[in-house]
Amino acid sequence: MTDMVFLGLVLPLLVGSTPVSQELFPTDCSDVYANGQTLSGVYTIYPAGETPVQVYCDMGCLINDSQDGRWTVFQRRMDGSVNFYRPWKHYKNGFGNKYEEYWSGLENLYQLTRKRKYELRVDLQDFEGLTVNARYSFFSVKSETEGYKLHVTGFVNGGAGDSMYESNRQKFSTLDKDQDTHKELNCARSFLGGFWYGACHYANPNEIYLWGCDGTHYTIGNVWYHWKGYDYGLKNIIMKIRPVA
Ligand SMILES: [Ca+2]
Repeated sequence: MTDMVFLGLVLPLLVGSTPVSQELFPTDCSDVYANGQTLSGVYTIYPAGETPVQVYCDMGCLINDSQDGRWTVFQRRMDGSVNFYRPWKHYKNGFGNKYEEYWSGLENLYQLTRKRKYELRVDLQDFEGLTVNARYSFFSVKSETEGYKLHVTGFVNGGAGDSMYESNRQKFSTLDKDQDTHKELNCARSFLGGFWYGACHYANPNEIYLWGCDGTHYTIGNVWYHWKGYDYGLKNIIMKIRPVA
């Protein structure tokens, strides 16, 4: 037996109390944190076994009030640098730049939330520097065959208001897949985004980026109705999840 094979056999016994699978294949950013990576940044996680996915992990810091961090960021807008008006395949698999603006993919959200119970936090910032949030104690996304249907409940108001309630129990819709509940409109096409539209939305995190107040087109933009109304594009939007006990 070579030394390498021997090391391979004993290595799992040497990593202490952390499960080896969590050490080598962290499911989400809470596993990354548990492995000792406590600074915010881009990390590799494995929502579905051995397929690596890069995400931004918000581990908490003094700039915001995310408490102890461990958040897996699945959506982020900050400067309009990435086009979010995209077809189904893009929203399924993810797109954008993990260091800046991106969407991590519906399939990843399904894989994560089928294994653990998650909470959702949405951080919002306007162009005047004000920050608010909306928190939901339960967040899960069903499989593609179920239309990546969203369940989001247990709202806690951090100043943003509950603009996600129209999205609860809705399937995901994109410009080429109308699964919303509006009989006349394709909400994704009408409002230039991709989201869990009902008929159609109060929150619009994935639409075209507007820089603050812009009423050019009715409710088209990165808006959150219950905070800033339909005519104000937000500077920053971050959607992130973490497991709860
Ligand atoms: Ca429709």
